[in-house]
Amino acid sequence: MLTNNKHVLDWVQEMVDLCKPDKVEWIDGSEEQLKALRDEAIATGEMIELNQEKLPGCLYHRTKPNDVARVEDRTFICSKKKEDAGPTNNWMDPAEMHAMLNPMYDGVMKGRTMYVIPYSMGPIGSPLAKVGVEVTDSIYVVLNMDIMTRMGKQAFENLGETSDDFVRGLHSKADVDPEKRYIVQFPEENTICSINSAYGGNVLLGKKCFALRIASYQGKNEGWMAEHMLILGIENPQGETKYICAAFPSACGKTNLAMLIPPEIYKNQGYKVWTVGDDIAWLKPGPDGRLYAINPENGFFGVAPGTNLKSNPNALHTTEKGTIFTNVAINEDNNTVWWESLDKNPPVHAIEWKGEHVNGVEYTAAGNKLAHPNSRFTAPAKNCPCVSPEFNNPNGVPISAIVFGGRRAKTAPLVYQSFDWKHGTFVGSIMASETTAAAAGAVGVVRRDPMAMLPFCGYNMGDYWQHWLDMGEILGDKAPKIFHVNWFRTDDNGHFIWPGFGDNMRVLMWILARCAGEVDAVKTPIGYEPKPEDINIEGLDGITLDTIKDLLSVDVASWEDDIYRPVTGIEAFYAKFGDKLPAEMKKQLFNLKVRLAVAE
Ligand code: GTP
Ligand code: SPV
Ligand code: MN
Repeated sequence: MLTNNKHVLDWVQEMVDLCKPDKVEWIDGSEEQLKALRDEAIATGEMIELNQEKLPGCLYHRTKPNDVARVEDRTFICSKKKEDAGPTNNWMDPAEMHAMLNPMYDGVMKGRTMYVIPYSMGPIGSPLAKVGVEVTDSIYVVLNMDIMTRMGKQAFENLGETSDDFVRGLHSKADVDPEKRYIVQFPEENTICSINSAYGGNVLLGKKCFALRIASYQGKNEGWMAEHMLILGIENPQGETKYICAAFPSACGKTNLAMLIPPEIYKNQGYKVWTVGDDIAWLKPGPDGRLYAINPENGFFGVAPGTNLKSNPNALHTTEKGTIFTNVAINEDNNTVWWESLDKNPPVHAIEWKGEHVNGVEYTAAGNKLAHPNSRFTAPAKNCPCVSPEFNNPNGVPISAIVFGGRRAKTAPLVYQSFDWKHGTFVGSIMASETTAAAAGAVGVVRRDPMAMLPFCGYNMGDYWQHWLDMGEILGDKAPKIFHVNWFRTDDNGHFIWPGFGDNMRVLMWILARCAGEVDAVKTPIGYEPKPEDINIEGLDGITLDTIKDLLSVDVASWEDDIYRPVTGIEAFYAKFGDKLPAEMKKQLFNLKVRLAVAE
């Protein structure tokens, strides 16, 4: 046992009594202990050791084909009152949920070991950090939590001997039965229960379950915010760094933006980009009244397909050691990994993600994918060539701009700025994006995804918007400026018009210039847009001023369709919230309608 904290000891004992493991192992985080666990997982086949010369310390893991993504339809927010979960969350009465889950956990770990994982979300000793304890029957979970969090006995130092302010997480892979899979948050009990899955987002309980669903609820009550945002710093040639947070839905480009390589024109001038976080930000006003952000995580659980030396070399280099790969393909010739668009040469001797030995060239030529579209790497942040020197700063970094964005083939322009914080909150609330492989279900369907938090907000989204408005009041004129971007507009042939990736910095530079009051803008019905010539296109092949004009065009009819369209339109979406919709949001929608009508 690593602590004398009675609340922890009592709760762990309760979990042991319920799950009845053969053995209980407390995870202190020592290298010795982790090595023994790695060896055991390799011996049982749970993990595969990759080529230790080319990929030192790297392991491979395959999940069941029915267990490859988050399961939003089986994810619940169990607050006492249904209206506190709101219309966008599945809800069940907490007592009923416990009554349903307890028999499923009863004896579930017979013949297994229960691992007790203490961890800190946020740098140890940070005033913004929070402690969690996850019990699990999965070594894969332990090894991933080691990369993704500050795991081990030092996490208990933060908690102390008497506090019961820790998030309790119970996970069992059970039989990995999709019909009995549940991912359940009890915000009022500081508790998470996950069963019958072994996939990242469902089982690394520090991540989406705690750092977003539980933490968003805590943030509302404690005056801070937990958001699905990357955090990056742009350092200018004078050595000053400005920080930006950006919220994009799952698999919509956060990791890529957070690690971007500046285009030549900026690199040559001496600009640098630093990664503070790629998925989650905890934000709180600092002593100077500005909004500060920490990344509660310690690693990256990133989408593998699409990552290559051109699109995201920093991510690729981050995965060269100490990384766990899940559901990618194996190159049997040298026991390394491969995924779609890593390069143009799928291995001839390949093991595809489900475990079949195939000829990778023929297999992919026939239209099959060797790696699952949601295959992922779990890589330590310290491996990242552009990890920010402020990564472990307990006070976080001051945020100049907040950026919202999604995948929109039409409608949303390349970039626009909100008129003010309230309008910015509205802009976040009306976000929409095409669904991706990060969650089970259809891909490519446009749905509303406010602040990229639809699957992650642990309470009523109407109250969440009110919390955003309240934070704006507290921050006043020190509030970050709020923007919206879209890298995914397509031409008539369905091709992306904007080159994206590193070139997204060109848009971020306009955003920072706006924050510094250095550049004018054009007022449109939806917000402020750049003058086309203010987006720097120097050195970009095939992009002209006309392309930028096209990317910035606001089609009134398609915006009106986005508002009035039945079911998926903004108005229909807002209607679901009834009295919980803040009056300010109603007013903002009305104002947008008027501005569009006048523009027609
Ligand atoms: P989660 O980890 O699921 O929260 O995702 P994320 O937002 O970090 O997404 P990520 O950066 O991993 O990007 C996912 C996919 O979007 C990858 O296939 C990328 O290749 C693609 N992508 C990222 N940035 C861009 C871009 O600027 N343009 C285009 N066209 N595609 C992009
Ligand atoms: C996402 O789906 O937004 C992710 C991956 O970042 S997971 O941890 O599975 O949620
Ligand atoms: Mn994410």
